[in-house]
Amino acid sequence: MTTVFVTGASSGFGAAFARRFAADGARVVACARRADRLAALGPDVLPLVVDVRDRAAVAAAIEELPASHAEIDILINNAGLALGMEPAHRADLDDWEQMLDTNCRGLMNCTHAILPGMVARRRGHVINIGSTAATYPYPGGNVYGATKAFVRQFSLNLRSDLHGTGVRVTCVEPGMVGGTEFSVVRFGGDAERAGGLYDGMVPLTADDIAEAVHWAARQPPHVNVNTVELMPVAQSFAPFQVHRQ
Ligand code: NDP
Ligand code: 8X3
Repeated sequence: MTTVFVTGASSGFGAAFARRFAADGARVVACARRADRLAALGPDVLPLVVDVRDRAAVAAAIEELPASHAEIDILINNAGLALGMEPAHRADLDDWEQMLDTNCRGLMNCTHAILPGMVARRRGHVINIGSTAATYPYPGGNVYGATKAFVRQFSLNLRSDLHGTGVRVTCVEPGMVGGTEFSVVRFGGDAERAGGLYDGMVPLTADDIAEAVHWAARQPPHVNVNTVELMPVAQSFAPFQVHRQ
């Protein structure tokens, strides 16, 4: 039976990943800070209340997993957030630090704790949730996009380091996904502003991302999906902006 460790499982993508893999018969360890949300995932999912930014707590929590869930086959590094959309010169430095600590350090902490076991067992799959913001800049994307560029490059570099170990690495990079708490968190709890982002268009859903992750995970063992980038049909690219005098 496959064991899947999902971070950020109390909401949005992470909850969809937990449900998707549990429905598939996997053992799921669901990690986040909000215990009540994790409990709502049901009895088939093992809740793990931990803040991924806390390096010692992450290491201890993984060390103390029950034997039934200790051999992790798939790590989904999903916990993350964007805070604010102000231009860099008006942004809050605390917001920048929290994004860096969660999206980069948190992902490092979980990967560092889980990877050695995968290598020792010569099997495993690290699936990192990046973003189109890693590749395509936009106003107000500043540190958030930069953290996701870290996720993308770290994923590719992991592949180099894991060469010959049998451990796979995938980075999944979605564009606009609605129905999660992402934009409400980004706009400091302003649900109206958050909802307005998706007015008149059909965004991706967390279940769409779960399908992409599940597809990458279910490839035969000789196949490594390096990167999956997906957007809603309603989202595409615009020309460079030009400032005229
Ligand atoms: P949500 O806000 O719905 O979910 C974020 C999850 O991360 C929550 O479960 C939250 O749980 C968890 N989390 C946040 N901080 C921590 C922490 N310090 N320790 C542990 N868990 C934490 O957002 P989404 O589901 O939309 O986003 C999931 C991921 O997908 C993020 O990495 C995001 O950057 C990325 N993404 C989102 C897109 C979108 O448009 N929605 C598009 C592309 C990428 P809790 O608060 O309980 O700790
Ligand atoms: C989330 C997608 O476009 O809001 O990563 O940055 S976007």
